[in-house]
Amino acid sequence: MSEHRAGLVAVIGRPNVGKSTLINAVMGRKVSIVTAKPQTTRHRILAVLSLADAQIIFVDTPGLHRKAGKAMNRLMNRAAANALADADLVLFVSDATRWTSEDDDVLKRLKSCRAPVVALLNKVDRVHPKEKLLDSLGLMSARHDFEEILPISAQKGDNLDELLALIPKFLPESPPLFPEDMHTDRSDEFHAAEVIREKLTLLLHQELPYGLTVQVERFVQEENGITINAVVWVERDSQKGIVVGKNGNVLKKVGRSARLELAESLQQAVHLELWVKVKSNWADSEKDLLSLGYEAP
Ligand SMILES: Nc1nc2c(ncn2[C@@H]2O[C@H](COP(=O)(O)OP(=O)(O)O)[C@@H](O)[C@H]2O)c(=O)[nH]1
Ligand SMILES: [Mg+2]
Repeated sequence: MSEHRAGLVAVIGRPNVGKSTLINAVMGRKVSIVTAKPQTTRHRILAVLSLADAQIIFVDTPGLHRKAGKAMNRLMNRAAANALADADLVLFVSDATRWTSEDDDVLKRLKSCRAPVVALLNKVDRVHPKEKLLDSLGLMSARHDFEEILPISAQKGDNLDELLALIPKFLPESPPLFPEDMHTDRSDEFHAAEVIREKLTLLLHQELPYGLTVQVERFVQEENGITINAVVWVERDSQKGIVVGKNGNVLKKVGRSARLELAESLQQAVHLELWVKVKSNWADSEKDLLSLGYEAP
Protein backbone atom coordinates (compact mmCIF):
# COMPACT_ATOMS: atom_id res chain seq x y z
CA MET A 1 0.00 0.00 0.00
CA SER A 2 1.37 3.38 -0.95
CA GLU A 3 1.16 6.32 1.40
CA HIS A 4 -1.44 9.03 0.96
CA ARG A 5 -0.14 12.13 -0.79
CA ALA A 6 -1.43 15.68 -0.85
CA GLY A 7 -0.23 19.00 -2.18
CA LEU A 8 -0.72 22.15 -4.18
CA VAL A 9 -0.67 22.09 -7.96
CA ALA A 10 -0.44 25.56 -9.51
CA VAL A 11 -2.01 25.85 -12.95
CA ILE A 12 -0.06 28.54 -14.76
CA GLY A 13 -0.06 30.01 -18.25
CA ARG A 14 -0.89 33.08 -20.26
CA PRO A 15 -4.56 34.14 -20.45
CA ASN A 16 -6.96 31.99 -22.50
CA VAL A 17 -4.95 28.77 -22.86
CA GLY A 18 -7.61 26.76 -21.00
CA LYS A 19 -6.46 26.65 -17.37
CA SER A 20 -9.93 27.01 -15.88
CA THR A 21 -11.44 24.61 -18.42
CA LEU A 22 -8.84 22.03 -17.40
CA ILE A 23 -9.60 22.38 -13.69
CA ASN A 24 -13.35 22.10 -14.26
CA ALA A 25 -12.80 19.04 -16.45
CA VAL A 26 -10.73 17.12 -13.92
CA MET A 27 -13.05 18.17 -11.10
CA GLY A 28 -16.13 17.07 -13.04
CA ARG A 29 -17.86 20.26 -11.97
CA LYS A 30 -17.62 23.97 -12.61
CA VAL A 31 -15.37 25.51 -10.02
CA SER A 32 -14.04 28.34 -12.15
CA ILE A 33 -15.79 30.36 -14.85
CA VAL A 34 -14.69 30.12 -18.49
CA THR A 35 -15.13 32.40 -21.49
CA ALA A 36 -13.31 32.92 -24.76
CA LYS A 37 -12.02 36.25 -23.46
CA PRO A 38 -8.68 36.68 -21.71
CA GLN A 39 -8.66 37.70 -18.05
CA THR A 40 -11.84 35.86 -17.17
CA THR A 41 -10.26 34.42 -14.05
CA ARG A 42 -9.42 37.23 -11.65
CA HIS A 43 -8.98 35.34 -8.42
CA ARG A 44 -6.86 32.55 -7.03
CA ILE A 45 -9.30 29.68 -6.65
CA LEU A 46 -8.59 26.34 -5.02
CA ALA A 47 -10.18 23.20 -6.42
CA VAL A 48 -9.80 20.18 -4.14
CA LEU A 49 -9.84 16.76 -5.79
CA SER A 50 -9.90 13.91 -3.29
CA LEU A 51 -8.85 10.58 -4.81
CA ALA A 52 -8.35 7.24 -3.08
CA ASP A 53 -4.69 7.78 -2.21
CA ALA A 54 -4.08 11.43 -3.03
CA GLN A 55 -5.62 14.82 -2.54
CA ILE A 56 -4.76 17.17 -5.37
CA ILE A 57 -5.32 20.84 -4.63
CA PHE A 58 -5.38 22.71 -7.92
CA VAL A 59 -4.73 26.42 -7.77
CA ASP A 60 -6.45 28.23 -10.62
CA THR A 61 -4.78 31.52 -11.31
CA PRO A 62 -5.40 34.59 -13.39
CA GLY A 63 -3.17 34.29 -16.44
CA LEU A 64 0.19 35.94 -16.01
CA HIS A 65 0.08 38.85 -18.39
CA ARG A 66 2.19 41.79 -19.32
CA LYS A 67 -0.09 44.77 -19.16
CA ALA A 68 0.10 45.29 -15.41
CA GLY A 69 -1.27 48.82 -15.58
CA LYS A 70 -4.24 48.96 -13.26
CA ALA A 71 -4.27 47.90 -9.64
CA MET A 72 -6.47 44.94 -10.53
CA ASN A 73 -3.97 43.65 -13.09
CA ARG A 74 -1.18 43.96 -10.56
CA LEU A 75 -3.28 42.02 -8.04
CA MET A 76 -3.93 39.33 -10.65
CA ASN A 77 -0.26 38.96 -11.49
CA ARG A 78 0.58 38.78 -7.81
CA ALA A 79 -2.02 36.05 -7.27
CA ALA A 80 -0.36 33.95 -9.96
CA ALA A 81 3.12 34.62 -8.56
CA ASN A 82 2.03 33.62 -5.04
CA ALA A 83 0.55 30.39 -6.32
CA LEU A 84 3.90 29.59 -7.91
CA ALA A 85 5.79 30.18 -4.70
CA ASP A 86 3.58 27.75 -2.74
CA ALA A 87 3.29 24.99 -5.33
CA ASP A 88 4.49 21.40 -5.00
CA LEU A 89 4.00 21.00 -8.73
CA VAL A 90 3.42 23.46 -11.55
CA LEU A 91 1.27 22.63 -14.55
CA PHE A 92 2.39 24.97 -17.30
CA VAL A 93 -0.49 25.17 -19.75
CA SER A 94 -0.06 26.36 -23.31
CA ASP A 95 -2.14 26.24 -26.47
CA ALA A 96 -0.88 23.55 -28.87
CA THR A 97 -2.00 25.66 -31.82
CA ARG A 98 -0.28 28.90 -30.86
CA TRP A 99 2.93 29.79 -29.02
CA THR A 100 3.30 33.51 -28.31
CA SER A 101 5.83 35.81 -26.69
CA GLU A 102 3.55 35.88 -23.65
CA ASP A 103 4.17 32.15 -23.28
CA ASP A 104 7.90 32.91 -23.34
CA ASP A 105 7.40 35.41 -20.53
CA VAL A 106 5.56 32.89 -18.38
CA LEU A 107 8.20 30.26 -19.04
CA LYS A 108 10.93 32.68 -17.95
CA ARG A 109 9.21 33.06 -14.60
CA LEU A 110 8.97 29.29 -14.22
CA LYS A 111 12.72 28.92 -14.61
CA SER A 112 13.25 30.47 -11.20
CA CYS A 113 10.60 28.40 -9.48
CA ARG A 114 11.63 25.56 -7.14
CA ALA A 115 8.76 23.20 -7.96
CA PRO A 116 8.92 20.63 -10.75
CA VAL A 117 7.11 21.70 -13.92
CA VAL A 118 4.95 19.54 -16.18
CA ALA A 119 4.06 21.08 -19.54
CA LEU A 120 0.57 20.60 -20.94
CA LEU A 121 -0.09 21.21 -24.61
CA ASN A 122 -3.80 21.94 -24.51
CA LYS A 123 -6.42 22.15 -27.27
CA VAL A 124 -4.95 19.24 -29.24
CA ASP A 125 -8.45 18.71 -30.64
CA ARG A 126 -7.65 21.72 -32.81
CA VAL A 127 -4.35 20.36 -34.15
CA HIS A 128 -4.66 19.05 -37.71
CA PRO A 129 -3.05 17.01 -39.08
CA LYS A 130 -2.02 15.14 -35.93
CA GLU A 131 1.61 14.87 -37.10
CA LYS A 132 1.95 18.55 -36.28
CA LEU A 133 1.73 17.58 -32.65
CA LEU A 134 5.13 15.89 -32.90
CA ASP A 135 6.66 19.19 -33.96
CA SER A 136 5.02 21.00 -31.05
CA LEU A 137 6.27 18.34 -28.62
CA GLY A 138 9.79 18.69 -30.02
CA LEU A 139 9.74 22.45 -29.73
CA MET A 140 8.40 22.23 -26.20
CA SER A 141 11.13 19.88 -24.99
CA ALA A 142 13.76 22.26 -26.39
CA ARG A 143 12.34 25.19 -24.41
CA HIS A 144 12.86 23.81 -20.92
CA ASP A 145 13.78 20.66 -19.04
CA PHE A 146 10.20 19.71 -18.18
CA GLU A 147 9.48 16.66 -16.00
CA GLU A 148 6.93 15.58 -18.59
CA ILE A 149 5.16 17.02 -21.62
CA LEU A 150 1.59 15.88 -22.08
CA PRO A 151 -0.72 16.76 -24.98
CA ILE A 152 -4.28 17.16 -23.70
CA SER A 153 -7.67 18.48 -24.62
CA ALA A 154 -9.31 19.98 -21.56
CA GLN A 155 -12.50 20.44 -23.55
CA LYS A 156 -12.73 16.91 -24.98
CA GLY A 157 -11.21 15.21 -21.95
CA ASP A 158 -8.27 13.73 -23.88
CA ASN A 159 -5.39 12.44 -21.74
CA LEU A 160 -6.82 13.80 -18.49
CA ASP A 161 -6.74 10.35 -16.84
CA GLU A 162 -3.04 10.14 -17.69
CA LEU A 163 -2.55 13.57 -16.16
CA LEU A 164 -4.34 12.60 -12.95
CA ALA A 165 -2.26 9.44 -12.71
CA LEU A 166 0.93 11.46 -13.10
CA ILE A 167 0.33 14.24 -10.57
CA PRO A 168 0.45 12.32 -7.24
CA LYS A 169 4.05 11.22 -7.91
CA PHE A 170 5.12 14.83 -7.46
CA LEU A 171 3.20 15.45 -4.22
CA PRO A 172 4.62 14.94 -0.73
CA GLU A 173 3.36 12.20 1.54
CA SER A 174 0.66 13.80 3.62
CA PRO A 175 -2.81 13.15 4.97
CA PRO A 176 -5.59 15.09 3.20
CA LEU A 177 -5.22 18.83 3.77
CA PHE A 178 -8.93 19.57 3.32
CA PRO A 179 -12.12 17.68 4.21
CA GLU A 180 -12.80 15.14 1.47
CA ASP A 181 -16.28 16.51 0.74
CA MET A 182 -14.89 19.99 0.10
CA HIS A 183 -14.44 20.89 -3.56
CA THR A 184 -13.34 24.51 -3.40
CA ASP A 185 -12.26 27.16 -0.91
CA ARG A 186 -14.83 29.55 -2.35
CA SER A 187 -18.34 30.18 -1.01
CA ASP A 188 -21.61 29.82 -2.90
CA GLU A 189 -21.88 33.63 -2.82
CA PHE A 190 -18.54 33.98 -4.52
CA HIS A 191 -19.50 31.41 -7.13
CA ALA A 192 -22.80 33.20 -7.78
CA ALA A 193 -20.97 36.48 -8.42
CA GLU A 194 -18.57 34.70 -10.77
CA VAL A 195 -21.35 33.01 -12.75
CA ILE A 196 -23.10 36.37 -13.20
CA ARG A 197 -19.81 37.90 -14.37
CA GLU A 198 -19.32 34.99 -16.78
CA LYS A 199 -22.74 35.60 -18.37
CA LEU A 200 -22.02 39.32 -18.64
CA THR A 201 -18.66 38.64 -20.24
CA LEU A 202 -20.22 36.22 -22.73
CA LEU A 203 -22.91 38.70 -23.72
CA LEU A 204 -21.01 41.96 -23.79
CA HIS A 205 -18.44 42.72 -26.39
CA GLN A 206 -15.11 44.47 -26.54
CA GLU A 207 -13.46 46.05 -23.55
CA LEU A 208 -16.44 46.36 -21.25
CA PRO A 209 -16.06 43.01 -19.43
CA TYR A 210 -12.76 44.21 -17.97
CA GLY A 211 -14.48 47.33 -16.64
CA LEU A 212 -17.11 45.53 -14.64
CA THR A 213 -17.29 43.46 -11.52
CA VAL A 214 -20.10 41.75 -9.63
CA GLN A 215 -20.81 41.92 -5.93
CA VAL A 216 -23.39 39.72 -4.23
CA GLU A 217 -25.05 41.83 -1.54
CA ARG A 218 -27.58 39.36 -0.29
CA PHE A 219 -27.65 35.57 -0.47
CA VAL A 220 -30.32 34.03 1.73
CA GLN A 221 -31.92 30.66 2.01
CA GLU A 222 -35.69 31.00 2.05
CA GLU A 223 -38.47 28.45 2.17
CA ASN A 224 -38.98 28.42 -1.58
CA GLY A 225 -35.33 28.69 -2.66
CA ILE A 226 -32.35 31.01 -2.52
CA THR A 227 -32.68 34.74 -3.03
CA ILE A 228 -29.66 36.51 -4.46
CA ASN A 229 -29.30 40.27 -4.85
CA ALA A 230 -26.26 41.37 -6.78
CA VAL A 231 -24.79 44.63 -8.03
CA VAL A 232 -22.95 44.92 -11.33
CA TRP A 233 -20.36 47.68 -10.85
CA VAL A 234 -19.21 49.57 -13.91
CA GLU A 235 -16.68 52.36 -14.20
CA ARG A 236 -18.66 54.96 -16.15
CA ASP A 237 -22.24 56.14 -16.60
CA SER A 238 -22.05 55.38 -20.32
CA GLN A 239 -21.36 51.71 -19.53
CA LYS A 240 -24.46 51.42 -17.42
CA GLY A 241 -26.74 51.72 -20.43
CA ILE A 242 -24.78 49.03 -22.29
CA VAL A 243 -25.05 46.57 -19.43
CA VAL A 244 -28.76 47.22 -18.92
CA GLY A 245 -29.48 47.12 -22.65
CA LYS A 246 -32.48 48.31 -24.60
CA ASN A 247 -35.57 47.86 -22.42
CA GLY A 248 -33.31 46.03 -19.99
CA ASN A 249 -32.85 43.14 -22.42
CA VAL A 250 -29.14 42.52 -21.75
CA LEU A 251 -29.55 42.44 -17.99
CA LYS A 252 -32.62 40.22 -18.36
CA LYS A 253 -30.73 37.71 -20.48
CA VAL A 254 -27.80 37.70 -18.08
CA GLY A 255 -30.11 37.24 -15.12
CA ARG A 256 -31.94 34.41 -16.78
CA SER A 257 -28.91 32.36 -17.79
CA ALA A 258 -27.15 32.96 -14.46
CA ARG A 259 -30.29 31.97 -12.58
CA LEU A 260 -30.72 28.75 -14.58
CA GLU A 261 -27.11 27.72 -14.04
CA LEU A 262 -27.13 28.57 -10.33
CA ALA A 263 -30.44 26.73 -9.79
CA GLU A 264 -28.81 23.67 -11.31
CA SER A 265 -25.62 23.87 -9.28
CA LEU A 266 -27.36 24.76 -6.01
CA GLN A 267 -30.08 22.21 -6.75
CA GLN A 268 -32.96 24.45 -5.81
CA ALA A 269 -34.93 27.42 -7.07
CA VAL A 270 -32.98 30.69 -7.31
CA HIS A 271 -34.47 34.17 -7.28
CA LEU A 272 -32.00 36.61 -8.71
CA GLU A 273 -32.14 40.38 -8.76
CA LEU A 274 -29.48 42.44 -10.50
CA TRP A 275 -28.70 46.14 -10.25
CA VAL A 276 -26.16 48.14 -12.21
CA LYS A 277 -24.23 50.86 -10.38
CA VAL A 278 -21.33 53.14 -11.22
CA LYS A 279 -18.14 53.36 -9.17
CA SER A 280 -15.56 55.25 -11.15
CA ASN A 281 -12.12 53.70 -11.32
CA TRP A 282 -12.90 50.73 -9.06
CA ALA A 283 -10.35 48.63 -10.96
CA ASP A 284 -7.54 51.01 -10.15
CA SER A 285 -8.26 51.54 -6.48
CA GLU A 286 -6.82 49.02 -4.04
CA LYS A 287 -9.41 50.13 -1.48
CA ASP A 288 -12.35 49.55 -3.85
CA LEU A 289 -10.89 46.25 -4.95
CA LEU A 290 -10.75 45.03 -1.35
CA SER A 291 -14.31 46.12 -0.64
CA LEU A 292 -15.44 44.39 -3.83
CA GLY A 293 -13.99 41.07 -2.75
CA TYR A 294 -10.60 41.08 -4.43
CA GLU A 295 -8.16 39.58 -2.01
CA ALA A 296 -5.38 41.48 -0.33
CA PRO A 297 -1.95 40.67 -1.81
N1 LIG B 1 -10.86 23.66 -28.70
C1 LIG B 1 -10.56 23.75 -27.42
N2 LIG B 1 -10.87 24.87 -26.73
C2 LIG B 1 -10.55 24.94 -25.41
C3 LIG B 1 -9.90 23.87 -24.75
N3 LIG B 1 -9.69 24.25 -23.47
C4 LIG B 1 -10.20 25.49 -23.35
N4 LIG B 1 -10.72 25.93 -24.51
C5 LIG B 1 -11.37 27.24 -24.77
O1 LIG B 1 -10.42 28.28 -24.58
C6 LIG B 1 -11.04 29.45 -24.05
C7 LIG B 1 -10.34 29.90 -22.78
O2 LIG B 1 -10.55 28.93 -21.76
P1 LIG B 1 -10.31 29.28 -20.22
O3 LIG B 1 -10.40 27.98 -19.47
O4 LIG B 1 -11.17 30.41 -19.75
O5 LIG B 1 -8.78 29.78 -20.28
P2 LIG B 1 -7.88 30.41 -19.09
O6 LIG B 1 -7.90 31.89 -19.30
O7 LIG B 1 -6.51 29.84 -19.29
O8 LIG B 1 -8.48 29.98 -17.79
C8 LIG B 1 -12.51 29.07 -23.82
O9 LIG B 1 -13.25 29.53 -24.92
C9 LIG B 1 -12.47 27.55 -23.77
O10 LIG B 1 -13.70 26.98 -24.16
C10 LIG B 1 -9.60 22.68 -25.50
O11 LIG B 1 -9.05 21.67 -25.04
N5 LIG B 1 -9.94 22.70 -26.83
MG1 LIG C 1 -9.18 31.07 -16.23
